[in-house]
Amino acid sequence: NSLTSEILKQLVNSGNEPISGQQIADQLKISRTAVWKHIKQLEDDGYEIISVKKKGYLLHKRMDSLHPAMLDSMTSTERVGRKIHYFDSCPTTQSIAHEEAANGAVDGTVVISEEQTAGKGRLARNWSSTKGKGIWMSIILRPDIPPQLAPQFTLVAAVAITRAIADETGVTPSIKWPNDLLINGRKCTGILTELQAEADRVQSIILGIGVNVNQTTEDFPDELKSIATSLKIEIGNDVDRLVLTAKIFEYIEKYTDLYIEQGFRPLKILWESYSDTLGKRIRASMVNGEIIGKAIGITEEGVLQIQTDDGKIHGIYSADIFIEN
Ligand code: BTX
Repeated sequence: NSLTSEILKQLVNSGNEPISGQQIADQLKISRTAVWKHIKQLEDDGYEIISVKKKGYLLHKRMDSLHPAMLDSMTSTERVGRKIHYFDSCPTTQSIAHEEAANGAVDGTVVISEEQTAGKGRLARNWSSTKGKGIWMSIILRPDIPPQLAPQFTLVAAVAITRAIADETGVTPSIKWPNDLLINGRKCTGILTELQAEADRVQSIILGIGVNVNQTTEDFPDELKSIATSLKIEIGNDVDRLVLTAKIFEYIEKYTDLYIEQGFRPLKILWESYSDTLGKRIRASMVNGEIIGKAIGITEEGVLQIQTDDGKIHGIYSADIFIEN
């Protein structure tokens, strides 16, 4: 409950200094016995807490979870991740975020879950979300923009997550338009951008982000084994999900700020530098057919441009992209 996470927060913030039971009790206006019960609860949850004689409690080892109290202590953002709704398991963080957004959640609110039982991709596809192995979250953003510019946020998010992964692992994914991050040709991250909007104004963007972090090949269902990868599979060791999540918050905030100040242009340049789609001959498969040609660029709106063999240029708003040889 919230007192337990308040105590966890205090333990985290006091770092290597033990914090006395009396101090915690005074601050939270509860008895020392109550403090002790919450400490027991944290230990049952998997946190290792040392009792230092005459000094108090010390957080020795944190659990591998994305607990908001832990995330809070690692994040220096102003908006993104300041308010977090955390679940051990849920069907999909997207629907919870939609509800929160409709109920007035503030800009930067995050819904995060250790596991999704019905994680979703685009076009009603599934998103495999193994418990405790990835980052499954939805970020609510409230930029003051017209709805037709919202797809740009998929590209802004793609750049932000690419930078965060590169910082944390030393491996830079490449971006496959519009919403996949690939390492060695396999998908390590998917982004799903959804909207609540009026005719001329966005009310909220629900940015769904799924990052495969510590799965092994066995964690993926058979049909994904050849197309999906995780950061752990690629770099050979576990990656700290807390640190990576905090980094993603920071970069999403930084790049949405940049977007608001300077527009899409600087982000388009970054996006292009990470793209593995541009310059290649591709097949774009859409709901109503397909187009084969060379991917020559993205527009200021984030629309992919394909030039077919007859020289015509086509704007693609949404499609699955396959590289042709
Ligand atoms: P997408 O439609 O581009 O990709 C979905 C496809 O990717 C699936 O059909 C499958 O082939 C493959 N796939 C499924 N799971 C995985 C996985 N874990 N790793 C790699 N490939 C996979 C991409 O849609 C958008 C995904 C967004 C996921 C986030 S998680 C938090 C939020 N909540 C939620 O339900 N969705 C978003």
